This record gives sequence, structure tokens and C-alpha cells, in this order.
Amino acid sequence: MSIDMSGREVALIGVPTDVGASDRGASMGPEALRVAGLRERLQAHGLVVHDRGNLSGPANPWLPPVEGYRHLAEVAEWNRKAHEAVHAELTAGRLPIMLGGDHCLGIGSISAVARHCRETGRKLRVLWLDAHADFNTSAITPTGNIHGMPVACLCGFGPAELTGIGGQVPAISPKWIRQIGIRSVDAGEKRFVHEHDLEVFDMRFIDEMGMRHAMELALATLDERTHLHVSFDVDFLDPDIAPGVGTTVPGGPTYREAQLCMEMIADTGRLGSLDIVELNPACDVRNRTAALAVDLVESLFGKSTLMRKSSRG
Ligand SMILES: [Mn+2]
Repeated sequence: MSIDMSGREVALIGVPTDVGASDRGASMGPEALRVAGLRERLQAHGLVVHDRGNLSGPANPWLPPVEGYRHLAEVAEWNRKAHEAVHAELTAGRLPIMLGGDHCLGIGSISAVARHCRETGRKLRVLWLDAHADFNTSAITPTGNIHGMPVACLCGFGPAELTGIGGQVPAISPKWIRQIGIRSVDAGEKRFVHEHDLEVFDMRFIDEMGMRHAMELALATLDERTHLHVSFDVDFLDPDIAPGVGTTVPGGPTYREAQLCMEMIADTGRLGSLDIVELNPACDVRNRTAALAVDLVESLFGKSTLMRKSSRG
């Protein structure tokens, strides 16, 4: 049964950078989401939306990796800023929606959520919706792109400039993460995922068991003290419906599977923060991927396409 979120205050935080990515263009993501009507669509559901505009930070120098990391100083600076902005909104009781930007920004955002949970005595569950596990380290990365490393950094595996953002290393435990939609994992990364027992609902699992069962397991054991964070990498979606990402991987969730995923998260009533990352308008077709992302975020906030009666009647 969907939960009434009307009156809830949310804050949009644009973080327009692609310093962690393998392709340029995710820096245009925040504006594409605004153009697709994110604010208006959330307001139509009764949410009180504060658009904080965009953070500013260093330009993308577009240089090769150094010692296994590309643009480490720039990635660290953007993440420190994202961390502070997300943490400030949580402290003020608002639900932050970080508009990326590439997925390296999950380090700043989720370390802020973890810090907030420590300060308020809450448990944290992170749903990582992505085609990739993002669990690379400098030793195993084939590219040095830090957008492939945020989960590892959050779990304490990475450079001090990134693992230390938020004041506690590791920021989170691998046990708090559920990954959904995974279908592209590098060889060394796969071993590392197994070593640390990440709970992964990959596309094979979803094919065989269905999105419903995957989400039931991913959302099991939440309680009223659990803060639920969703890190939504737009490349989670099948590229047939979502071409506007730099790193498309075929075989992702369909429109209906993605809707069900979002609706089941909404039904828990526990959503406390959200990242929307890796939307790349340079790869998109007439902003359709941004429009789809906004559509799915509406479902995440309780728009039901079903004929079922909700608490709002
Ligand atoms: Mn990702």
C-alpha cells in the first residue's frame, strides 16, 4: 500500500560534473532533469520541493589516470561539496535528491547519509540500482575511472581522500548494500565482490526469479528505524528505453520491471534520500531518458499506476 508523502520537504541538489566518468556529458544531467519537469512532478504529488541549484567545483581536466585514479583531486573536491550539501539537508529534516553528475558522487552523498544515521541512531540500507557493481579499486580497475569505485570507497577500500569523507572509515558496511540490475562486472572486481559478500540481485536472478522477488529480498528486514537510500544509476535501465547514458549495457530492466522496483520501494515508506546519476544528455534522444528517470522517480515517491486504493484515496 503506498504511503502518503505529501507535505514532505525535499531538496534538489545539482552536482554538475563528470570528473569520475569514462565519457563526458553527465555534467549536464541536473539541468536535463529540471527540463524534464522533476520539480513540478514532485510538487504535483504534494511534496514541498526546494531546488538548491547547482554546486560548483573544478572543471574536468580530461587527463589520463595517475597511479590507478583519474582526476582524484577533482573527484575528492566535488565529493566533499556533495557530502556537506546532502548532510545539511538531512540535518534540517529534508529529503535530499542529488542530481548527478557521475556515480563517483555516491561517495559524498552516501557518506553524508551514513553520518546522519550515526548522529540520529538509525540503521542504513542502501539500494544500488546499476548495471555495474562499482566495486573497483586502483589495483583492479581496468580504467582508473572513479565512477567505477564508489561502493569500494564507501566500504573503506580506496584512497584516504575519498574513504575519509564523512569522518569514519569505512563509511558503511557491505552488509547494508543491496545491488540490483547488475550485468557488467570486471573480472578482478567480481572476485572482490565475492570476497566481501555483497548482496547482488543481478539480471540473471531477476530473469529467473522476477523483479518482485528480488525486491522483496532487497527490502526485507527494514524497520521504522531504517533510513533507506536509493542510488539510482540511470544505466540500470535497459538501453532500449534509456539511451541517455555513457555506459550502456544491454539486458537491463524493462519499463515495467523498473516501475515495479520503484513502486515496491515507495510502498515501504522508508525512502530517506536519493541519488540520480549518470544521466548523459549528450547521449540522449530528445531528453527521453531524463523524462523516463523523472517518471520513475515519481513512482518512487508514491505515484501508483495501479488501480489499487492508496492511503490518499
Ligand atoms: Mn554506477
